Parts: sequence; structure tokens; C-alpha cells
Amino acid sequence: MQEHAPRSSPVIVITGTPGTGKTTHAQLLVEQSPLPLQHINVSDLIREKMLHDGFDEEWQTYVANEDKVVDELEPLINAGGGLILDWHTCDAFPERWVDLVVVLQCNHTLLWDRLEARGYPLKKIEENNEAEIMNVVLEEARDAYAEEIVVALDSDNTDDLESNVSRIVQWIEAWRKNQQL
Ligand code: DAT
Repeated sequence: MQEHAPRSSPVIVITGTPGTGKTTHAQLLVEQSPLPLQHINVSDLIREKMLHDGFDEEWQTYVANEDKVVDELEPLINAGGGLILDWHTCDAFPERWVDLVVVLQCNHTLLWDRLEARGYPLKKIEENNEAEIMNVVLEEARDAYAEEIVVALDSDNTDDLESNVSRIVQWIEAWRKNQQL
């Protein structure tokens, strides 16, 4: 267990290949959470605060500067937690920051359709689809964090979405009780 400043609300990472449903889950979780949570879409933050080393034309994406991302988020973490960090990668976040890591997973045919609907170039759809098939994000999460805080959840349909969010809500209730011990 890592030492950190007391938190009034947990820090939850929601990660997964683009299109697996991170933002959709985070938005519903903010509504249903028994403790206040601020949703931080890290990709949006990178664009807005220029936390990158330029735009990669080939992959049509900003090249994140992870040091700048960590520096930007650190004050929020130290201010008492209560955050959902929504990003397609997770190992940049120091272990001491994180109370729970949710890795969303999606059937790769469904994922293909979601990314196509988003207008991603073929190459980017293929790359993300392959990453999903190979469990790249789950492996990254398992390498970076203690086994007991990493949970992999299916995100194929709205039933999955609702049950995942209620599961996380139950986890938050348990976290809250635990803090009061
Ligand atoms: P991400 O934030 O991981 O890139 P998103 O939340 O923007 O993904 O979702 C991408 C699209 O897929 C969006 O149109 C909503 C849909 N979607 C995501 N999770 C879903 C789920 N569990 N059931 C049905 N649709 C889902």
C-alpha cells in the first residue's frame, strides 16, 4: 500500500483501448457515485493545456508528454482525490495516486464499428483493434499496479455499462466504509 495524503473520495482510473467506453462509463459514474467525483478526460486535457510534443500526422493524434500530464494532475490528486482519470493508457499515473483501475474491454468487431463511426483512419482502427485483441491495456495495467486494484470489465452493450457502473458504485461504498475504520 502506497502512502498518500488523506482522501475524501477515491481516485479511479478508467482505461481501455479507444472506443471501449471509458467516457460513457465515467459520465454515468459521476451521476451515480455516492461520493463526489470529477471526470477528467486526459486526452482532452492534453489538447486544451498543450501537454504534448506536437501532432502526429501519420497517426492523427497528439503525442502526449507524460511528465507534463503528471505535473498537471498532481495538484488535483493532492487536493483530496475524487477523480476519474479517463485515458487509453494508465501506466503514466504513479501507483500512489490510484485506488482502483478499471480496464474496459470490448468485442473487437463491435470496437471496429465504434471506431469506424468515429471516423478514425483505417490504420488507426486496425492498430487499436489489434491492441484490443492482444489485451495491451490490461497487461499494462497489471504490470503497473497491484493485482487487487485492477479489474477488467466487458463493455459490449448497455447492460454491461449499467452493471459495471453499479459495481464501481458498490466498490466506492466499500472504500468509504474502509476509510472510516
Ligand atoms: P472511449 O472513451 O473509451 O473512447 P466512448 O465512451 O467514447 O469510448 O464510447 C465510444 C462509443 O461506443 C460511443 O458511441 C458510445 C459507445 N459505447 C461505449 N461503451 C458502450 C457500451 N457498454 N454499450 C453500448 N455502447 C457503448
